[in-house]
Amino acid sequence: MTVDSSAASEPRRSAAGKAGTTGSKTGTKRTTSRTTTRTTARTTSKKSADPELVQLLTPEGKRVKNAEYDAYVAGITPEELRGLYRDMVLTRRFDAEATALQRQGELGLWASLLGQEAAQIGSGRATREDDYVFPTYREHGVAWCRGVDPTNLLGMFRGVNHGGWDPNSNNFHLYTIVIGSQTLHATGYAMGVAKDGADSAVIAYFGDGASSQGDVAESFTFSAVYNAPVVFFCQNNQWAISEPTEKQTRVPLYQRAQGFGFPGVRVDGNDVLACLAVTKWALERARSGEGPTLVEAYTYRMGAHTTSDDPTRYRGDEERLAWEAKDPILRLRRYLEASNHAEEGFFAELEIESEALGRRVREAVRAMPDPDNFAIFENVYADGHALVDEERAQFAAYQATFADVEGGN
Ligand SMILES: Cc1ncc(C[n+]2csc(CCOP(=O)(O)OP(=O)(O)O)c2C)c(N)n1
Ligand SMILES: [Mg+2]
Repeated sequence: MTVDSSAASEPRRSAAGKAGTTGSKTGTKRTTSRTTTRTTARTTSKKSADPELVQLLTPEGKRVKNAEYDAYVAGITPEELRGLYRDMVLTRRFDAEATALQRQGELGLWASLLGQEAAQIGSGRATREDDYVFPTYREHGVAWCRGVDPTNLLGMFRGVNHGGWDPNSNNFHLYTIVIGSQTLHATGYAMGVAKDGADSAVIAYFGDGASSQGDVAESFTFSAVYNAPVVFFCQNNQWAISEPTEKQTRVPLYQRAQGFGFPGVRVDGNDVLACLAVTKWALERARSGEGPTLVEAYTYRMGAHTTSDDPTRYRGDEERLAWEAKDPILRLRRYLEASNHAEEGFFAELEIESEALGRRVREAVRAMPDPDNFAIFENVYADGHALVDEERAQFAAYQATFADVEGGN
C-alpha cells in the first residue's frame, strides 16, 4: 500500500535526524521527585513513507496499521467516528462564519483555524473532563470539544470583553495572545495537579513560532525536572505569521524534547484519528506519572494568520494546493464512506446543522452588548487598589469631555 504523508513533501526541512524518542512506560505512581525518563528510538508504522510521522489515515482515507498507536483507537465506534467528522465540520463552519463577520465589521479581528481541524478535534477529544487545557488564540476546535459555546469565543475578537467564558467551567483557560506564555501557566498548573495527587493531566497548545520563545524552553525544563503531568501540543502549521518553520528550527520540532529529557513524537496533524491516538497516549503518560510529552502535530495553516494578514505576500499557491489535497475533513469523509460508516442522510443533516450554527453565531454576535466603559478597571485586584482608583478617576474625567456627544451616536 502506498502511503502519502504530510511530511514526505515537506520542502524546507534541512537538518534532521530520523528517530524521535519515547519515554519509559514503566512507573505508574506520580511523584514530584525526579524520575528517570528513558529515551529509546521511536519509529512509526513500517508502511509509512516517512518513519517520523504517525499516520493512521492516509489523505485518501485509507486506514493504515500502526503497532504503537492502534491500541488507543481500537475501540472506536462508527458513531464516534461520525462524531469526530461532525466536530470538524461544525468547527470549520463556525470559523468561516467568524471570518465573514470580521469582513462585515462585526469583529475587529479573527484568527482562523482553517486546515487545523484534525489536530484540534483529535487532541481535544482525547482530553478527559477533569484535564485542564491552556490554549493560544486559535484553538476554536479544542474549545468546541471542551464544551465552550462557540459564540463565547467571539467577544474578545469583537472587543467587548477580555475572554468571555469562565475557564473553570470547562477547564479551558482563556485565550492567550502572548506567544508561548501559556506553556508556563500549564506547567505550573500541572505541578499543582501533581502535588494534589490527582490523576488529571494538563495540555498546552502552542505554535511552531512559539517554540522559539524562552517561555517554552523554560516550561520544558521545569516540567521535565519536576516530572509534571503536562502534554505540550505544538501545532506546526508551517508558519508564524510570515516566518516559515525553517526560521525557527534546524531539527524537526518534536526532537527538541529529547534534549530536555522527555519524549517527543510527530503526528500527522491532518489525521484526526492519529491525533486522537497520540494525544491519548501522551495524556496517559502524564496521568500515570511519566511526566511531560511533546506532540508535534504536522499540519498547515490554510488561511491567513489573522484577518489582518495577507499570505499572498510571502507564500505561493502551490504550497496551499499541496496541503488542500491532505484536507483533514475530506480524508475522514473518504474513510467513512469507504467503510460504510456513514450514509448520505448523515451528511445532509450535518449540512442543516451547519447552517443553523452559522445563523446562531451571526445573531449572537450582533446581539452582544457593548461593555460598560469602566468595566476595564474591574478584576484588576481582588480588593481594589489606589493606582487603579486614580486611573479610573482620570478616565472618568476624560470621558466627561465627551459628555456633549453622549447618546448622539
Ligand atoms: C511574545 C509575543 N511576541 C510576538 C507576538 C506577535 N505574534 C502574534 S502571533 C505570532 C506568530 C505565532 O506563530 P505560531 O506560534 O507559529 O502560531 P500560529 O499563529 O501559527 O498558530 C507573533 C509573532 C506576540 N503575540 N507575543
Ligand atoms: Mg505557526
